[in-house]
Amino acid sequence: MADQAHTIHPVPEAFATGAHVDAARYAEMYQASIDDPDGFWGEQGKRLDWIKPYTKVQNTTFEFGKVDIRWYEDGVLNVAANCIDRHLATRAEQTAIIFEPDNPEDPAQHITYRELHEKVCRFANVLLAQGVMRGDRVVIYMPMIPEAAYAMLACARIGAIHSVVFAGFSPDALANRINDCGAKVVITADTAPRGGRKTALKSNADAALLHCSDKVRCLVVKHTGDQTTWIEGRDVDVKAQMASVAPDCPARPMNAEDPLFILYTSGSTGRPKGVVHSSGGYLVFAAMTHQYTFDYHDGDVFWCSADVGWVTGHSYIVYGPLANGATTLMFEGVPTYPDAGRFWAICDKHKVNQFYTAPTAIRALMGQGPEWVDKYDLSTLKLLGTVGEPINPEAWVWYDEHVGRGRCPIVDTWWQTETGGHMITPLPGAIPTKPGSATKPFFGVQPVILDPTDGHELTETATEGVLAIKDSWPGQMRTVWGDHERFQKTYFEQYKGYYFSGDGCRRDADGDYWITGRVDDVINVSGHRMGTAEVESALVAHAKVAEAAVVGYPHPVKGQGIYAYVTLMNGIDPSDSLKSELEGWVRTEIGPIAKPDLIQWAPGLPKTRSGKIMRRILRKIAENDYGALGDTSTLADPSVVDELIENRMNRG
Ligand code: 6R9
Repeated sequence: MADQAHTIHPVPEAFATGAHVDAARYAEMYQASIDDPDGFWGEQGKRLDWIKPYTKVQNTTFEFGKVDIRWYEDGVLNVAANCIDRHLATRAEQTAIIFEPDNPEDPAQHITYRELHEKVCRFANVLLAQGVMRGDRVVIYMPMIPEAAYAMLACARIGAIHSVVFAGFSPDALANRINDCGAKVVITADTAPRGGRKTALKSNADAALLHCSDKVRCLVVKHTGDQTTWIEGRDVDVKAQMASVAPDCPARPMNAEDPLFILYTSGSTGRPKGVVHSSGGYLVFAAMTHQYTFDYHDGDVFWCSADVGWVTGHSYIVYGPLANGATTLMFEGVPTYPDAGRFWAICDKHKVNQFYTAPTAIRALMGQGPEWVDKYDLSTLKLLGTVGEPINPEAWVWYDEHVGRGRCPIVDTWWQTETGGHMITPLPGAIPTKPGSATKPFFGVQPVILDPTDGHELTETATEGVLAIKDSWPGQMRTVWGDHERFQKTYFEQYKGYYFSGDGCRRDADGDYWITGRVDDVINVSGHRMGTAEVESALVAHAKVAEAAVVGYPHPVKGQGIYAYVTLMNGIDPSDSLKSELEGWVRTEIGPIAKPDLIQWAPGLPKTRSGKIMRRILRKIAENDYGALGDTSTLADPSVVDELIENRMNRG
């Protein structure tokens, strides 16, 4: 497989000719973005409509203790007006959103920019009627339906800050987020069909709201029409209200630095943190990366298969595409329903031009055999993209051959919730690709590789270490909601003067970057970030569990699986039924994505004398790699390791 990774795929000539950016232009623009960031980003900021133009461009410092990130700080704009209103003069009748429902028998919807404008204005008026004001927080807990985008844009229109919570999260996880950001309103739907099954979103919201202030209102989109409980005075029927409010709502002038949204993401310690993104810088960066990375041209149909509950859905289903006046596709369902050809059936049906998905989906579909993709007409596809985790060369090559039919450049985009948009990615008309490499930095991004032991910058071209970024870019997160201290500590303390990504990275002799995965206690399950600490604290919250340690291990489809070592309370006997009970427990505490793939009973955990769990050893055991356990002499009781290995081997 190593040779696959070493194969260089040149830029297809025809592609380079028509692309926004070819190799020469990339080199020239990249250099300009580093030599004169104010000039470069000052120019790029003009891709938006400003109510009051900015006079300052960059004002940022990464100095620990004083970290402060501002872009376009005296500019005034409205994000929703940039994503909708300004397109009305030229493309009112163009489709803004294509909605493909879970059930392929149900009709797709095509929502034009004119219709989007009216829906968003009405939705905004419903929020205003509920007393939502500028700066208030609104939690959105929704299926992948157009109303989720209306809700986000309605918040942006009136200056409320949205926080989308992935619909797969449990009531407890939802309640924690509502409380952390002090939301005034939660927007949800009755039920959410996915893969032919339904999630009871409204009843999850009901359960969450039991743990929240009784002032929080619940706005319900009646999507399926399924029966739900209804609390008079608290619950609001969004569609009914939308029909009765005015069809127009002025877009509120907002400062470039006013928060647009909060998105919770897992870290290595503590509870998920609320990543805060700005209005101006974020939108410039989302729009620009959408245009250049995907080489988006007017009239193209763009499909990002992520969920709006993740940052990928924010930047590349909603904000980036709509800021560019694009046609963006929203899919309610899953890749394997009603069969493993669904993605390709949708590409064929809606004549998709750019398709963006996660390696885990590619691996899962690859496992179903090529016949599911080969039978569809995919001739409209021009470009493919991946995001979320390193892509293994086998999956890359399969994607290239069976989906791209050898014609489409593949952009492997490395970025994070924190970065707002693409950071390291090939530009398809400019940069040759290698299976598994995210290749080169986007404009204005200065990646550096640091020595993890002393933090010094490794300047040789071919090198390996941890990935950090040297200077700010407009899409960078501004703070952790309510905890600027935590923001500084998480990203700027360990390696002074840099933004630390938490990822390991190798740079090859051509200067191409290869992300090697997280170097902290974050695991990446199917492209979703999960803090080991979160799963551990859910496990130890169970009455029968004394201690738990969670690590990632290689999983053929998910990339990484969740491996939990569990020590039971005295007198509790291990059993298969207790395993299922614990799995179910974690599902309810956090959500299905956090359910351990493997639980191993551990009579004891390997700890240092100061009581720190040695995860390095647990990782090796989970990987079935007993030869290289490293130094175990600092363990308080080295014999627990032998016991764990024995148990692991016995289960095969
Ligand atoms: C956008 C998104 C971020 C983490 C990141 C890294 C991993 C994302 C990747 C990738 C290798 C890529 N990651 N894209 N690793 N190659 N192309 O996924 O945001 O959910 O915050 O995850 O995902 O480990 O640090 P987020």
